[in-house]
Amino acid sequence: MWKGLKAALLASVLPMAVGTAFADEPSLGKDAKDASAKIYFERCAGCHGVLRKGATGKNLEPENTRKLGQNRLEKIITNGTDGGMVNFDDILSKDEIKNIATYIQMTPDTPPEWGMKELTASWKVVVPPEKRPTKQMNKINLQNVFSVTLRDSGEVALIDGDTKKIVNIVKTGYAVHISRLSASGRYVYVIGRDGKLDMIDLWMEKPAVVATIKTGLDARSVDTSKFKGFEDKYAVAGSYWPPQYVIMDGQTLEPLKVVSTRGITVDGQYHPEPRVASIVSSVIKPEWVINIKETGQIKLVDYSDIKNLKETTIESAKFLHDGGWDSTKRYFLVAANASNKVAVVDTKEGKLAALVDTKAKPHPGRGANFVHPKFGPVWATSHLGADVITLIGTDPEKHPEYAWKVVAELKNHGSGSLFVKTHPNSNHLWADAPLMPEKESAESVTVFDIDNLDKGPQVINVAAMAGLPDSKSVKRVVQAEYNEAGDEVWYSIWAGKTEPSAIVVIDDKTLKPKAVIKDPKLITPTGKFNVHNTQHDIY
Ligand code: DHE
Repeated sequence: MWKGLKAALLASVLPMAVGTAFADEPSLGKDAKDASAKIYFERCAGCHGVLRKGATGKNLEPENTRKLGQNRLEKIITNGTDGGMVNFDDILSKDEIKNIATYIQMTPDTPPEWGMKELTASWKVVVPPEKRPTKQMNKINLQNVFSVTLRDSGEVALIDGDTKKIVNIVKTGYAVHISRLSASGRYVYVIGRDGKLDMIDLWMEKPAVVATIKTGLDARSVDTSKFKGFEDKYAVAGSYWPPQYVIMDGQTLEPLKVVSTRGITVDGQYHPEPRVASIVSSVIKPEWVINIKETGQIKLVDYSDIKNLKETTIESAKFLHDGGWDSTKRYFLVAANASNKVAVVDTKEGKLAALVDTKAKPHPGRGANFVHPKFGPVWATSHLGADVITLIGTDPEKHPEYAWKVVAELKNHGSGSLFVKTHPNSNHLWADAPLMPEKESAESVTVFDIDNLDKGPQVINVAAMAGLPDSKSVKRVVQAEYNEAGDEVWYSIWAGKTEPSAIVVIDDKTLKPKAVIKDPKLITPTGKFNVHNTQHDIY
């Protein structure tokens, strides 16, 4: 039976093993059930979990959903909730909503595992290392290339940051999520939500995929080994399903080790689906920081001897999501967004430095580091559940009175924010709010002058700068990324799959548009990863 299921998996749909149904269980015909399972995986599992145990989203196990009942569930899915769930009436048809409401009252099925056998079978070296160029074969300024997620086409666009021209559009995994760089800056690693990891060689005349593997069935994160002596040696990808991380050869993606993250939550309960959220790579130790969402445990994984792998497990809070380094790259700050906390890990000591209480649902991306005129070095996060940008002091040596405390809350133009960004060469702090239900806010960003924070921010409608045709649908403005020099800010205008999208490049000094990148191939651009900034964790 698994053989057939796995074949279907490769077609990017998470198949389900047949669960045990209750006698009075709501039911769907096979086609409707399969279609609903696909929608659930693509649209719902990210927040609610494959087993529907809940994380950022509510627990959707039958004992809870059946209490709400078919009509109420249909209404919630149609209109969304104040708790941050978006409305699906413009994404799904009435019939799809009806079926999904029934589907989530049915007993969740357990998807199959994905071990070394499946990993190896899915692994392909497209261009072996010995056949790759020995020097850069193109004339592109590689340090200023942007790898841009084209979410709904399952591709990344590699864009030359100097000329603003598309260098190549590379086919990647389903609903591709993030890109990360090898320590040398030569290879881009791109992870899809279907767990497909693609490795792109920027030295080729036309940068293209040189190795690929399916690291799991549902994934969000990837990073590489960055410690001295281990540059470009390993890659690591974290899965939502199966809950595990996979260590691979950094040159070929050959799978070397799979480590399960199933285990006990910080409050002592077994959890069958503790998903791997963010992963960052240390430059002060041969170590990855791997954040396990449902357990609230942060793993420091020492990769110096992967046969005898050492993991330090640090208790923090549920449910861990995204985070980034402080400016010294000793401390890592991660949002435990459903607990309204930011956990701070001292990676030098291998200990939790603090759990900082914040406003609702912090969502930093990787956050933003700058020197505050009064509080010294701070790290910033915006929030999904509050219209503030929280600043946390990060300098226990010279500013101990502010370290790991919320020192200020700046006003954002809305809640529903996903990402903040700054750059060491800039005096601006940028924040988006793409998940605001209201069009004007979702299409605008807030910009602070870091040296004059009291002056209050400017709110800029970035979507309007793109000059796209008017439409009723929201053109969400999402995720600032700087160019290498730190004098331009790139924002994605994330429109619908069938509508034109764009990238707006803003002059960081004047805050005026400098260029608008438009191309029919730029389908739903979201995350942008500048090679230099991603390679060196500059944010
Ligand atoms: Fe993301 C980072 C998970 C939806 C764009 N997102 C992350 C990370 C995680 C995560 C765990 C941290 C990765 C790391 O640093 O190693 N994202 C999830 C989800 O579970 C969620 C909520 C729902 C889902 O089903 O996937 C989700 N994410 C989205 C989107 O809808 C976004 C806005 C658009 C898109 O492209 O899918 C989106 N997520 C991003 C981006 C980053 C990210 C751009 C990287 C930010 C950075 O600066 O590093």
